[in-house]
Amino acid sequence: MSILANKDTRAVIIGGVAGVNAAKRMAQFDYLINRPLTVQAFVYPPEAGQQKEIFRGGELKNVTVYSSLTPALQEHPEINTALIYLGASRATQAAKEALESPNIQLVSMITEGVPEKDAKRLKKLAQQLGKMLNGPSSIGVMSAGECRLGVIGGEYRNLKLCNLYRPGSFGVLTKSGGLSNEAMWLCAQNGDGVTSAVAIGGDSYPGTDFVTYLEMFEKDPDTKAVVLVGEVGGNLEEEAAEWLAAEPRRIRLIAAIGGTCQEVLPQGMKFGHAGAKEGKKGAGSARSKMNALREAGALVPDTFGGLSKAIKQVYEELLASGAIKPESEIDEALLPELPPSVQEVMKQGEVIVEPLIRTTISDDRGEEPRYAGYAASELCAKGYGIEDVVALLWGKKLPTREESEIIKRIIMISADHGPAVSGAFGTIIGACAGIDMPQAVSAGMTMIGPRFGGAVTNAGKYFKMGVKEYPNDIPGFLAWMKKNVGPVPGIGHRVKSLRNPDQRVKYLVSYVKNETSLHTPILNYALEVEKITTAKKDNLILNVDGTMGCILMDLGFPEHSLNGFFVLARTIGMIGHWIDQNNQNSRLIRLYDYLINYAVKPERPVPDKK
Ligand code: Q5B
Repeated sequence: MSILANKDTRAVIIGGVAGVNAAKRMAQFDYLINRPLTVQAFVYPPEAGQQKEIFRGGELKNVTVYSSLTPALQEHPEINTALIYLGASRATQAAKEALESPNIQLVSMITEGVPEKDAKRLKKLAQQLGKMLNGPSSIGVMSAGECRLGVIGGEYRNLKLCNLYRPGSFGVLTKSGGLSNEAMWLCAQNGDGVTSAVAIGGDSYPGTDFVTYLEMFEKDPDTKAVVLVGEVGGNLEEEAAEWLAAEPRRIRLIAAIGGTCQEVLPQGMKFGHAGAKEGKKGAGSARSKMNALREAGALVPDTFGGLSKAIKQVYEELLASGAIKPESEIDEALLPELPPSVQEVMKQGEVIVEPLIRTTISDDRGEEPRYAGYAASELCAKGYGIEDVVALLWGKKLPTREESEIIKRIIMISADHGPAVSGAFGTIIGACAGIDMPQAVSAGMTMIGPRFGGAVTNAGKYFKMGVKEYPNDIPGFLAWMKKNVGPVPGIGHRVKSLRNPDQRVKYLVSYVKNETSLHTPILNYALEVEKITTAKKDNLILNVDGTMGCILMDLGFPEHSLNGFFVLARTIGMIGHWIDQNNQNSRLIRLYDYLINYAVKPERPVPDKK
């Protein structure tokens, strides 16, 4: 048997990340002893509706997060235990609510720093309602072979080493979580292991005291002895001594008290636990607690180190008296191993996993992202700019200063072209319809295509082809394009023409040709094409897409990256338009009738259906 938690225990965890981590550890224990999942639900309003993935061995279970306790308990009437994993500011209210829930019989709180007045109120409430409140500051409860509440017991291997997969004969009571693990280990090494272990928490006012748990152990026929690890401060150990002395007890009590070192340290010094702060030589000191327990009949070693011997002695006496039958040990090899994660098995070199994707540009596995091998912060520190990051991530090489200046100008010059163009207009319509920024900007983005902004890649591609296939035959190139492609990408503009030149194009061409040493065979070729097309029609100029495509191709960027420059640059403009419309609280756009030519049939009667 056990106290507090058993095979029927089903828990709700109230809290976020720490609670989920505890649930994962609890599920490991469930797997070890082959019991159903202990944690049935989480309550954590910020993540309500989510499902947390909990592995019970290799089996994946989805545990729902609820916004509050009421729906969690409605959907899981089997829940009888609540574990509080919230910060001190919200833990008291959560514990109160849990205690007041009819089905919940036990509340265990890991929360540290619960105000003493709150702890006292919770304790009173639990007593009034006849419920158990363990903690605050408790690592949890372990009932060997039955149930684990919280992370008590430590890692999976330790659960096996402490024989926690099956009950023994020793109860364990501690304040400290760490010492509860230590005490369970000592019981396994020097005795036959534990029935239940309870860490009551190191606060001045724990929800439940040692005596209450001693009473419970006394009533549990499987518990033959209790190992109590107390500490300086408070009077819970003295109360335990009084309880032991009050009448003959069935269980043996072994006690170790930490804090005798306080005798040689300055008075008033506080130890790790909130409750471990009183006494030097008098009441509350480790020495007086040891004496009281000894006088009451407990076996009290002089130091913690003597605990092994004391446990062994009591175990052998219980064996000799026939109170305990020797445990037939389970072959540890028969206990289940936790299935290793893919990462672990890969580390051992025992499995080959075909990668799902391959990347050649960036790596975030170190302390910070590296772009083509260069740490982002180092690029900043050495004066590189966004244009260099673009070149690294799109072209995988660091541009020269001269090349960076060209890229920078390309992005600057194509960032926006007013509200009338398809992309900006799309975003503006979205913004006016109240659409959020990412969606409104992507409405504008969808306009980027063969006619608007998305001709950069094909301009670079076909002008490069022209250089190669028709170096001295532009009419031949144009004829081939007409036959095989259609309008030459990068040529033509709705409003710009020879008479109304596109200054962006003029500037870029002039900058690249006159202020840099870039070799520009593709741009030169496109300018020759422009001479022919504008002779036919004066708006068939080399447009901004075409100019960008040629220069970027001359810079050596991968062909399929080129449209990315327009997408990147114009995103800046589209975001600007979205912000602008929102700043103005713009109204929903509806086209005026006079902007639409209704080339429809006149109104007429609907014929009868045949
Ligand atoms: N014709 C851009 O056309 C536009 C011809 C051609 C041979 C050509 C057209 C085109 C290629 C795609 C391209 C990028 C659709 C443009 C940009 C960014 C922007 C936008 C902004 C910004 C304009 C009339 C006559 C027809 C056609 C012939 C036209 N283009 N012939 N090669 N490339 N270009 N797009 O004015 O004999 O009458 O039947 O598709 O490079 O998007 O500011 O607005 O920053 O936002 O509507 O600059 O040129 O003329 O299509 O009615 O054609 O010209 O065959 O001949 P239009 P269309 P015909 S830059």
